[in-house]
Amino acid sequence: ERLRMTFEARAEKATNTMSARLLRLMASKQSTLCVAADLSSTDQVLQLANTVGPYICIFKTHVDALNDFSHKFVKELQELAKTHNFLIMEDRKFGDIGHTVGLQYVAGNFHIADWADLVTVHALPGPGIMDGLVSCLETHQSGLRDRACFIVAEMSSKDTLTTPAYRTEALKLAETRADFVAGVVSQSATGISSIGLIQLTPGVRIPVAQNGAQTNGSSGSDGLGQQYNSPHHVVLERGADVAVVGRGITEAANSAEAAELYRDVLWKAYQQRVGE
Ligand code: 5FU
Repeated sequence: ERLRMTFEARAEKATNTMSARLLRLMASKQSTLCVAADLSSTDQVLQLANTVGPYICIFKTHVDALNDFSHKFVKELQELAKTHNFLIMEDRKFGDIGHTVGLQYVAGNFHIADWADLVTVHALPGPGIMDGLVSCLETHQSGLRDRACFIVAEMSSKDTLTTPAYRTEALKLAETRADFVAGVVSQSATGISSIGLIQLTPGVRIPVAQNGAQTNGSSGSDGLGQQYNSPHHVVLERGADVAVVGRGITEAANSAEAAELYRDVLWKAYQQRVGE
């Protein structure tokens, strides 16, 4: 019944502040699109954020892939987030012991906690990873209120090691840490019970016409393990709340038009799911 509820209704039930905020943002902007900015220069990233900004709910970065990261870049990205009303997610996939991830989160070259509304976290180290991030935030100026994470429960890549048993444990961790967890990265909704928990699903691409749309929703791969499903399939068959699209938009001839198209097809699929 969670999947049949509107984002507004789910926001009412959300125990995590950021997940309520994101659900409301998605509802008001009518967008479930997260664009993945896997680009190498800050100019390219800022240009993309400005172009796709009107159509997205989350702008997802990998700042350690940038060749010219700067704090000026972060300020400009935050300005764009304000102008276009989207959240910033740094897809850091923290994966170490609590003490180490705390340092990586608030310090280092990137000071991620200062500017990323959301981060991604692997469940692999166990609950200590959450304690590390949360305790660091609490002593850091930004506090917990406007920061949250998504736990990576299941990856999109071929032959991923996130087995069903691993996924179940990762979901348990997510369900019990509503103080800091806004959602999960997953390829299906199986086992996700908290109404406010948001499912973020990467590996989304509109099938290229000459291949023909396949009935199982698959829309190919990238030759390096990434596996794609269609927007329609991830929302209606896999339970995606937010869909992550990278190269489907960044490699399009016109990224604004592509973002608008993805936003529209994803939103229609959501409306169909909730029966609106
Ligand atoms: F957790 C995950 C995952 O399981 N698969 C992913 O692809 C994260 N990703 C990210 O989504 C990945 O790091 C890219 O930033 C993005 C997908 O980009 P694409 O160009 O749409 O394949």
